[in-house]
Amino acid sequence: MFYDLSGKRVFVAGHRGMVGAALMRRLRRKPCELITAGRDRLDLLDQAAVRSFMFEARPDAVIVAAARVGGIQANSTLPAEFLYENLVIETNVIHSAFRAGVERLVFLGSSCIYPKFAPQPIREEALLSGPLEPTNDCYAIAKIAGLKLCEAYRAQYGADFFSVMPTNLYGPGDNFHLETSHVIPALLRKAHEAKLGRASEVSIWGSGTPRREFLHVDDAADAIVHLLERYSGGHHVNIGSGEDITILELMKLICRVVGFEGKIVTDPSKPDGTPRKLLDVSRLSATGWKPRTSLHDGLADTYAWFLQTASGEQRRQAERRLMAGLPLKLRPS
Ligand code: GFB
Repeated sequence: MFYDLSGKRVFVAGHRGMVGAALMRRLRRKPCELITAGRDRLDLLDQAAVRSFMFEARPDAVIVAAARVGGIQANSTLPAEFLYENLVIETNVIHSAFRAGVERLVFLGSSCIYPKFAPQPIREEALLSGPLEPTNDCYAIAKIAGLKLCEAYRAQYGADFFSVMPTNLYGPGDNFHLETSHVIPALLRKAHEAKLGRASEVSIWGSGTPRREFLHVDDAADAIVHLLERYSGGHHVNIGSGEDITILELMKLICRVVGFEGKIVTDPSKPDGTPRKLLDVSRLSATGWKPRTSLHDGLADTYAWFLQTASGEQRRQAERRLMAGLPLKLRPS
């Protein structure tokens, strides 16, 4: 199947987030009309407002990239927000899109929907085959509900809605807050600050042994747009790079990218989370898609973003460079 985006009105819900912004960059190269609504204009937690917006804007296609997201610590300490906000955002957007007659909808889930001890690499069929990882079960349950909602509208009403499950994503636009971020931005920042402070060591949470798969956000956006155009089916699709790495190996690579030569120490008082999370990407590969960015290059690109966005004005300039398709340049710190 091929869904031609020419002349289509595409609504990216969450266009200012890391993934939403990458989707905007990718979709700007397509002959479609992009529809967005910032938080100042539309509160996605407000059911009536979302409904009115959807009926006024009348998009042909919707990508649900809006979500409350965060790393292991944010997920474990704010389970109520992760469950409530994600359930409400996705039900508001998916249901109103259905009501407004949207032709195609892609819902973004997460690889944490799978059981903690799912066989690796994790196939889409592993969904609901075992207990979830407790540090992010509320987020996972919300994402499973969104996936099921898309399946239900498809099964019951023939809506062309489907879900994609991206692995751990990173890249420009990421959150570098040390308490709430995912591992890559946190470790880039820690290594950078250790280098500037001439520290003899830098600390990573947990044992360093968990394995994670990482995908650059521009590759993820490319895969999502590829599937929007080429995939239609009742099954969700994993999006990943197909390779994983231990957190300790990741930190060694990050230290090389940043130029920090001190020791890496572990902090067992922090949680490890799920021991391994590598997606089986054969369903995605069968559609002819593959990632382009190596982990090393992606880390260098993300570090460049971090260096260039220390202030609000620098962030805006870096965003403009990205939107214009210009590379981010590493500057000496
Ligand atoms: O990226 P992360 O926070 O999320 O952590 P998850 C991945 C691994 O990196 C864990 C370790 O084993 C962490 O203990 N880690 C080491 C660190 N140092 C750090 C650090 O300084 N900061 C952080 N954040 N981690 C999330 C879920 O799980 O993955 C979400 O909580 C979502 O729901 C997301 O699914 C993709 O991979 O463990």
